Amino acid sequence: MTGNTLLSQFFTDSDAYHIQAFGNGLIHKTFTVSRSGDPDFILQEINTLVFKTPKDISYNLEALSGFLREQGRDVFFPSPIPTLDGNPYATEAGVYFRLTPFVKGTHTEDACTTVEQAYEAAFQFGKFTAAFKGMDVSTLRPTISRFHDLAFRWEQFCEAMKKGDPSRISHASTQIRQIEDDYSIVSRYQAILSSSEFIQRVTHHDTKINNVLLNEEGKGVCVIDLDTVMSGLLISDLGDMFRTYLSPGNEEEVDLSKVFVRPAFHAAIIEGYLESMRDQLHQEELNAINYAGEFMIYMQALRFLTDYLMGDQYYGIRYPLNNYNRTINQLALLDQYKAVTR
Ligand code: GN1
Ligand code: MG
Repeated sequence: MTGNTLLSQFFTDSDAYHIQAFGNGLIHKTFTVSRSGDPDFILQEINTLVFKTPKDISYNLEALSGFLREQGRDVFFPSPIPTLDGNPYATEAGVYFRLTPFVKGTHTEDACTTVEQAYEAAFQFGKFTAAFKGMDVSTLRPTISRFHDLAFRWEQFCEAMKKGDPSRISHASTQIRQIEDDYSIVSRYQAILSSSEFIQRVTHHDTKINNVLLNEEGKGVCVIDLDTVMSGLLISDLGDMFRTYLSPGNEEEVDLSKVFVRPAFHAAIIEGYLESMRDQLHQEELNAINYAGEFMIYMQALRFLTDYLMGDQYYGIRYPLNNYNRTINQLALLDQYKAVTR
């Protein structure tokens, strides 16, 4: 990336800005753009292997802002800043970049370390979904096709069992058996799909703690990283909070003694989410609150395992057995989670 030709698509005085690498997402490369000292903007290189039609991301964000404007609902999220030509992103050598404002006075946390953070984040993700009550979500485009469709993830796993690297399949035989033994998690998802009580709503689909901006007092300000916002189910957002906030050790942790469930965080997530969403939820959705964690932890184990078997094509890896170890980690978390919630 040659910063200046890129920034000149956004600013007439692009030389006044400088770009610095920022954050640690597995999918996009992220940078800060600053004039002097503090960051003024966030610049993201959109991973088009994952997001095959970046236009759909901006289409959705415009539809969401339009809905809030029409309804007169005052809910903030950072929208992309158009280029000087009026495009929602810049391109350089076929690569797409998006610029959004850096919200002053806010910060993100890479790990959820207090129950207050868990509550604040859950409240913000619930508030985000709640803000779009009444919107026709079928107008939103799937920015990643069948992203949180567990039946599809299962199919991809079955495909990897046929086409994957034979030595990896044999190395991961224990994890493969564990995944197969928990197939009932896939069956329950299929039952949910055919239930009329499960409502498709505006869903974030990536509710990790660093996708919430917090102010200096640690209160939630808004949610960010809106690429995967599309129509979806509550089990996705609630489930990924359980998956990523409950354990002090995250998905990279290889010391499994650090992977366990903190019940007070579990309660805080439910409390925060229900605070903003309670009046919209149907009984069957309420009954699936604990299942949400199983759904997301299992799906993540399945995705890491599938990627390992297929030779690490999707997730960025830091060392050769990274995806294998992530699978072990998520399966351990799943066991712990079931022990606490079933
Ligand atoms: C990816 O890039 P990041 O870390 O926000 C992935 C999520 C996974 C997560 C696992 C588009 O998110 O679904 O939960 O890695 N995003 C996509 O760490 O696949
Ligand atoms: Mg992210």
